[in-house]
Amino acid sequence: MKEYGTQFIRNVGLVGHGGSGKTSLVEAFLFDTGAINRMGKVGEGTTVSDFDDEERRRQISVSTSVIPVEYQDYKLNFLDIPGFTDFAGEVKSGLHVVGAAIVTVDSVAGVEVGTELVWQTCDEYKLPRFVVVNKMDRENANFQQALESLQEAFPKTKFIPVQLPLGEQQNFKGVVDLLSMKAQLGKGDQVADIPANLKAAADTARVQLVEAAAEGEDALLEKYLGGEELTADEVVRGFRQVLATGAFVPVFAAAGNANVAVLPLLDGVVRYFPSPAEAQPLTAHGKAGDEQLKASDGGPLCVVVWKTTADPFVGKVTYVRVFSGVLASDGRIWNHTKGAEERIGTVSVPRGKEQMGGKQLHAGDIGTLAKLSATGTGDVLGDKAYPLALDPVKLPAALYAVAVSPKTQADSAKMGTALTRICEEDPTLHWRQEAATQQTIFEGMGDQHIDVAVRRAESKFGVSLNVEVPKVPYRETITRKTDAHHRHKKQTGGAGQFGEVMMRMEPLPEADFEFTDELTGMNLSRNYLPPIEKGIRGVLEHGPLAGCPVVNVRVIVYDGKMHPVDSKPIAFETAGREAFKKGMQDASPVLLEPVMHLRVVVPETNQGAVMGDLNTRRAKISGMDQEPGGKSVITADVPLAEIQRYVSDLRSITGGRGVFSMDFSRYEVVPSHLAQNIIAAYQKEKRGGEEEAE
Ligand SMILES: Nc1nc2c(ncn2[C@@H]2O[C@H](COP(=O)(O)OP(=O)(O)OP(=O)(O)O)[C@@H](O)[C@H]2O)c(=O)[nH]1
Ligand SMILES: [Mg+2]
Repeated sequence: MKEYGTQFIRNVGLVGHGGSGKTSLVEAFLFDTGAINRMGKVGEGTTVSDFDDEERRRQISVSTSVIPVEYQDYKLNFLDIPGFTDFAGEVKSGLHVVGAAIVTVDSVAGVEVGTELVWQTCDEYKLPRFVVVNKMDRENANFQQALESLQEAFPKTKFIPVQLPLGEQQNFKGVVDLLSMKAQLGKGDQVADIPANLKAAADTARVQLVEAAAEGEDALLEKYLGGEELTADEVVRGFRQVLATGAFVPVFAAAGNANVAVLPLLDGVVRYFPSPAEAQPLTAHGKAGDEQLKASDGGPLCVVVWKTTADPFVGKVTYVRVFSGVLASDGRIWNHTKGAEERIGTVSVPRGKEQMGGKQLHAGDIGTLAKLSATGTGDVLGDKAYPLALDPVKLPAALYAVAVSPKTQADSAKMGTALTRICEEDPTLHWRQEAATQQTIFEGMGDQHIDVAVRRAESKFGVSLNVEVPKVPYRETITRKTDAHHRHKKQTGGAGQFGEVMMRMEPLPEADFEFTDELTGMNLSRNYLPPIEKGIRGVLEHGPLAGCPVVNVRVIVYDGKMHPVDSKPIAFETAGREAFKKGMQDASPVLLEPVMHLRVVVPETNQGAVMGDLNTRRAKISGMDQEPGGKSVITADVPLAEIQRYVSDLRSITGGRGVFSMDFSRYEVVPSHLAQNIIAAYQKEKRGGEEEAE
């Protein structure tokens, strides 16, 4: 691929509700610019962008791909970002490295949940953007209605059509371009006069466009108010200005899959979106404080890693955006984040799964590096003598956890490595060992997200995993003081055993466990205290109620008895253990469960339903506030056992409009009727296990 200078580059994120046609649209871009000679289909798994096995199988995008489109003298780097909410992390990391976004909206559905979610991220990053009312060829397609839904959903933004559709549904033939006041038919390359029946509507719509453009520059506004016509160049100039502020958003109409009105979108990108040099500068932390880095070849080298893929066959691929300076092939680069030097081979330009080798990347460009060893996502690479650091991209916290276990012995050996590699690839995935339940917990954004990752473990790393709902990490404790006593005596035949322990047990809220003594006199030698403690610690991991860790207990040994011959450490270990077990039973033991602090944001209209649902989950509601934009914020403390599948449940209650976050708050006593069930289930399982063992 040809080398492109900064002013000929545009970095554009394609975002929108799942299935609004982003991947198909990029496919049309490639086809119409001659990069491919056959248009692939998502449904057939043949698109350039959805090349991953999981994408082809599911027919949805699951990770961001980079699709550079060469158009006229420009290279338009499109990032095709998944729309399904489980992959929200991709939206955050992808939009972070672009200068503008195209938001696709389905012509039948109008604004959907996913549209609102990506809009928020575009706002957060202050990205200039367009909307494409896509799939205009669908039955029931309605441009006007989609436009109204936008205006209603985002009232602070002014939506300005820059085109009018020529026909709708099966009659969608092209668009009327309000800048040139010409019709553009087919994929957009056949120019004709505006049909008579659309002339009046086009005139009216053009006035709105020109007025918006005039607001971009004082001189233009004066000219316009003075009654003079603005030239096409002036309209573009003014419109670029108002777009940059995000106050105005142009609206296009297209049908990617049907390849209608596709090229005008590329014209729009070139015309209205900023080059990396014109986009907002990046704030980096340098030696002497914060610096604003403009995309310029002459600036300090600043290369940011925004994505990493690991594949046993291809190896590690590091996706970078050059924020400043020039990234040349074959040399060394300093990883500021890791404090390590990396060798770089050929700098490549990716297109879907393909890597096209090149010589160098200019400031602003996006490309890949192969086989870096220390470098991971989020790292900043550059010149050792010119240290730079960036604030990390804020990724959403995990919302859905499963317990995974290896299917076979062979899988067991490879499981940890595979999970680690998969989590490196996608920083919204995490795994850990839960000591209390002895399970391997694997967390992500939702069930699809986890499912994709589990299949990857199998296809890429050859590790097959079982997946189940994680056990709740319950704990056991006592609620009152008690006295416990046990005599262990085995004196029939052979060498005997004798040990007797007297101790007190009491609740200890401030710590997990404490072992002390109040021994006086000579009844029990202090030498036997360590074995007694050892015996007790042996049962702490699996308490007597439900086999959960025992916490918040203090043990005070105050007396005991010894036998001159038969007393030995092992005897006191047993005595200590048995006394502790008896004491646990006597001291009114209870189960404790983790309680999570939950924050749910939902549209006001769903508030009642969400509260009602929370009330069935033993939630203690602690707050209810209204947020601007018609949102309710509910905060509550809810036992973990009740919200292990809350992602899916909240989605179905709110039609996907509700979002939540949760973090661990504290342990609380499980209500006794529920505790009985948990204990009974454990005892039954234990008995089953014992019978099997017999
Ligand atoms: N009628 C019609 N169908 C389309 C059009 N574009 C895409 N589709 C269909 O809509 C479905 C989703 O298209 P994709 O291109 O995968 O949509 P996407 O936005 O990339 O989806 P995600 O990546 O999963 O968010 C596929 O079945 C496409 O064939 C279009 O212009 N017209
Ligand atoms: Mg897609």
